[in-house]
Amino acid sequence: NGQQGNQIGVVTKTRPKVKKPSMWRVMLLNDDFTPMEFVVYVLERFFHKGREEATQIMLHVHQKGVGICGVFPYEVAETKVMQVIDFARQNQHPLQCTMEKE
Ligand code: TYC
Repeated sequence: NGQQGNQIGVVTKTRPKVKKPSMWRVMLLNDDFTPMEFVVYVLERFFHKGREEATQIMLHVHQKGVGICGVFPYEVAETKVMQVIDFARQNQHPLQCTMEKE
């Protein structure tokens, strides 16, 4: 600037605000009927846990009533919740899965 009005050129630059996606905890809920082995399998299949960690998480849920399977962006979390509930229903287990904002 400064060609026309001899103004002082002030260089500004806006930087696009990039928002981090908020993350969501996916939780399993305890019940009295779903077999422990089924819950361990769910954690292996849908949350990519090894047998050892899957067993720890399952026992935590069994004892405390609720436990975290993983933390994901909204749409991933939503898909996991649906997949777990569908898979449990297909196998006639009442296992419940929910999500909450981190
Ligand atoms: N409480 C169940 C039982 O004794 C096991 C279980 C664990 C069920 C975790 C659900 O999310 C769950 N068979």
